[in-house]
Amino acid sequence: MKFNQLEELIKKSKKILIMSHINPDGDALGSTSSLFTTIYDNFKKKSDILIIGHLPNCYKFLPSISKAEFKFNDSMVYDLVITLDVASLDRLSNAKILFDKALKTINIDHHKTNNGFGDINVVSPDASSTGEVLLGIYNEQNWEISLDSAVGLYTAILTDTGGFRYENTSENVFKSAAQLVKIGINPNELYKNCYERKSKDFVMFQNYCINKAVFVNNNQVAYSTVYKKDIEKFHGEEDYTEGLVEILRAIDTTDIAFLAKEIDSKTTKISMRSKKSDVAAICAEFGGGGHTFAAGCTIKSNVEVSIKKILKTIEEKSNG
Ligand SMILES: [Mn+2]
Repeated sequence: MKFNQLEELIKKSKKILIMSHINPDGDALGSTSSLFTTIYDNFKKKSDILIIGHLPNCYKFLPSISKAEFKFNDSMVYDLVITLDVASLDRLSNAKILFDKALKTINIDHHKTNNGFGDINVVSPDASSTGEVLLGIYNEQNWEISLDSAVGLYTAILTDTGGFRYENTSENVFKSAAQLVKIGINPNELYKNCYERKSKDFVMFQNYCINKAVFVNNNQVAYSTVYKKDIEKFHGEEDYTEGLVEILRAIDTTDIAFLAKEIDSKTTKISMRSKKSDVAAICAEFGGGGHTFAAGCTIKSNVEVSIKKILKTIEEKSNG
């Protein structure tokens, strides 16, 4: 049983690092917060947490997250590195070196494009979130789940299901949520933490991006652009684009929605969502990946050229 191996590895490792993908979302941070707490509660080991990129304000309420260690140096070697919600190793950015140097690695995730890069891999593409995968492990191993741990898991599941609305909202999602409510989490309080703490700048920035949206293919494809200067104009952070592409997908005529975000003059990050089309397949054409209805990729071109390439690939996929 692979979870026994996982428990053995945690027990025998002295220095443990938990990390998630760059610019973490609610699943990444909720899962990190929860696993940190659960390892401490059950094995009395204090892991290190590495947050790569920007920590959104709204997730600072998560237990142990705001106290996490933000810096690392290349000489650090861990007995065990655990990655959470990391679909591929490039998502670790320059912190990948810590993964490469670790004596052992565990990869816990729910992206179908995850290729199993760890020594131990727990990858469940049917799970809504990495938080749901973690709860399955805790239950299987009979680990104690504290209220702090449950807060992280609920946040992970809540945000990755878009508030229990996306197609990944399965029976097991509600079973998991019910278990966490029983432990004592407050759904309304966590909802408010995640969704009702937006700054005025954030809302106005999103409004600005929606205003310049472009619609093609009889409004079946909707997209918008985010340039660095746009984010600067609204004093924004990396997380300012979160939820934007879902607003475009919510339009009744939209099948595919995407956001083209300028990283620099030669690099564009694409976030793509759909109602029917397999956007993981479209993003895979550019070396990216994700889920069927939610995926992303990075293109080595400016925003305008990247949009042309994406629209061409969408066209080819829909004809083929
Ligand atoms: Mn996730």
